[in-house]
Amino acid sequence: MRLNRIMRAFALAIPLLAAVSLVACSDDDGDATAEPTAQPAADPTADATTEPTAVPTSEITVTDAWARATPGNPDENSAVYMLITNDGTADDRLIGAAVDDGLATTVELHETAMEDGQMRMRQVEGWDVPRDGGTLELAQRANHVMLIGLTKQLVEGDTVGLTLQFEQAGEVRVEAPVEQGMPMQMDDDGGS
Ligand SMILES: [Cu+2]
Repeated sequence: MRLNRIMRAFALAIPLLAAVSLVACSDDDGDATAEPTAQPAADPTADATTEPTAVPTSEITVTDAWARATPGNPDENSAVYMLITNDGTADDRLIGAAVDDGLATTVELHETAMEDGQMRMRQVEGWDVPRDGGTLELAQRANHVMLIGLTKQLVEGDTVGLTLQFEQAGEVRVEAPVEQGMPMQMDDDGGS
């Protein structure tokens, strides 16, 4: 009878506790207080699994990269455009770029802005790429990677190999296929 009553009292407890009480009841009826000792066991294991909190890192992905084709005159300029996404847990910043094989004499980060009613390009030190899915879009008539003084013509079918420099992620490789851009003067030599 007593065993039944106690078992009913533990009916809502977890199976482990039920097993403990069963053993306790077989020789003594005062062991209901044994119950709490089993409870804290669950918490330390839960802490152990979540404890290795990762150091915040940047996680850069580059999509839709392309470089603008050029007509073929010597010492031309071009630009590279892309979408940069940071899926990491740390804010990052694009601070530089370089092209492979001496394709351009100078590579700069440029912004485009209206100045005295004209679109002008201006060199900048970099752009932020915020964490948690933040993006940086490089596009025509806007921010772009400027290639100054090309050593060869860029034609459709070519690929421009590029190394971006990020404050957190370090170097990130980009292969940008050459495509026809909007016909416009502003983007290649408007401000140079
Ligand atoms: Cu430019």
